[in-house]
Amino acid sequence: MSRDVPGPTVPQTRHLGTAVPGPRSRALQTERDAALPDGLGRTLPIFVERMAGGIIEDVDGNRIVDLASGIAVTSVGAAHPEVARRVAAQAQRFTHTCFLVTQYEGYVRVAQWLNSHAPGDFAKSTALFSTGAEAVENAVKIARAATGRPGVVVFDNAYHGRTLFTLAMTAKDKPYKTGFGPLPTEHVHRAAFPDPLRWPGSPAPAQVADEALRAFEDLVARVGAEQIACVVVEPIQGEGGFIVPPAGFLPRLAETARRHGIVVVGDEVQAGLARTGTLFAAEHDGFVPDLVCTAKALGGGLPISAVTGRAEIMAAVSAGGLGGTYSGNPLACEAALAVFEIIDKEDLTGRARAIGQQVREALAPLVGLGRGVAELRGRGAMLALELVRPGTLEPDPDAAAAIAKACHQQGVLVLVCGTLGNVIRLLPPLVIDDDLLADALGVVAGAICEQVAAADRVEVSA
Ligand code: PLZ
Repeated sequence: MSRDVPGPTVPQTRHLGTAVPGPRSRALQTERDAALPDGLGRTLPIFVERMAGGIIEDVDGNRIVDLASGIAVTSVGAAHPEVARRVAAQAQRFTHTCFLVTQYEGYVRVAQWLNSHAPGDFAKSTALFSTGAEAVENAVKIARAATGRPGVVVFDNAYHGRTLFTLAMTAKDKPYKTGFGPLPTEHVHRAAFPDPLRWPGSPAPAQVADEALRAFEDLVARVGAEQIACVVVEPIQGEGGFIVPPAGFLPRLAETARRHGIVVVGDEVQAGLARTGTLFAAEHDGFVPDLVCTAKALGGGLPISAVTGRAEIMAAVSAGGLGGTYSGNPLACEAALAVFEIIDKEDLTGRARAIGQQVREALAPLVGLGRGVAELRGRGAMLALELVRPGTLEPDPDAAAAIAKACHQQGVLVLVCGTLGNVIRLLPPLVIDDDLLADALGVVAGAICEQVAAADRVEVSA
C-alpha cells in the first residue's frame, strides 16, 4: 500500500507476553469495577496503552489484532498521523466556540464535503452533531418538521441508539431497554426487515424483497400515510447482525415511501464512509435516501455525526431549531477533514473491498449449515458469520461467545452482534496490513474449527 505519511508507530504483529487480560489490566479492572457502574459493558477487559494500524497494544505490552475499530469508528486507524496533526493544530488555535455562538470554517468544509459526496443528485445541506443517536433523533425531528406528521417506521433488528427515542426505535430489548421504560413508542411502527436467511418459507431473495415491500405497504395503509413522517433504515443492519437486504429492496422502499410523502432516512452510522467498499453503503444498490445519518468513521475517533439531506427538507426546521453545545466541535471537524483526505489518498474504499475479498477467501470454506456456520455475509470490510446449531437454523449465541472468547485469548479482538447474539462480526481498520489480517483470520478460522469439533464431540457423547 503506498502511503506518503509515516507508517504506524506500533509493530504490526500480534504478540502475547501475558495471558489476556494481563496483570496490569487486571489491577486496573479491579479499580474500574469499584469506580464504575456494572451497566457499562465491555467486550475485552484489557486497558489500552496505544494503538496504530491494525494493532492495539495493552498496558501489559500485549499486541492484539484489532478486528473491531472501536465499532467501525477508526477506519483510518486509531492514530493516523494526519488526524493527530490536524487535531493538535486545531487544539492550539481553539478547542471550542459552540458553533451556534461563533462560527468556524472547518464546520462548513465538513458540510460541503458531505453535501457533495452523499447519494443523490440534488441540492443538499448538512447539520452536525456529536453522536450517532443524536444524528438519528435529529433526522426524525427534521422529517417531522418537514411533513407535520408524527410517525416513524423502523425495522426488525434495527439499532439506532440508546437515547430514549432511538431506544424506542431500536428492536432489541435486552439489555438495551431493560428497566428504562416507558419508552416513547407511541408513534414508532416496526416493519419486517427482509432477512434472506430467516424470511418465513425461505423463498428466493427477490421474493423476500417483494413480500417485505408488501408488508411495508400494509403497515403504511394500517397506520395511514398521513400519520407517517419518515422511514428509517440501515442499508446494512449493524448491531442487528450485518444483514444485507436483497437487491432492489432499498430503492423500491424509497420509491414506495416517497409515493406516500414519507421521508426516507438512511442510517449509515455504522456502514457509512468507505467501510463497505463504497463511500456510502446505499450506493451498492442505487438507494437514494432523502436524509442520511453518518457518525462513527466520520471523525476518525473524535465524536462527530451528521444529518445530510435534501436542502428543502433540511430547511423545514425554523431558525434556532437545531443545535447542541458541542455539535460539530472544531477538533472533531478537523479530524473529519483529515478522514476525507485519507479515504481518498489511501483509497480506503478500494482497501475495504480488498479486505472483504481476503476475509471471504479465508473464511468462506468454513461456511456450512452442518458445521453450524449458516452464512458469511456483508459487504467490503463489514463482514460477519452467523452461528447456528449444526444442521438447523436455530441461533447459537453460545457458539458465537465461545469463538469470540477463543479469539480474544489468542490476541484477536472480534465483536459479537445480532439480535440473538449469534453473529461474529469483523470490522478491521481499513489500513490493516494484509499479513496481519491473514494472521488474525487464521486465529478466527481456528477458533471456528475448534468450536465445530467441540460440537461434534458433544454430539458423539450424547
Ligand atoms: N445507528 C446503525 O450502529 C451505534 C452501539 C454501541 P452512537 N452502534 C454501536 C453501544 O452498544 O452503545 C449506532 C449504529 C447505528 C445509530 C447508532 C448510535 O450511535 O454514536 O452510539 O449514539
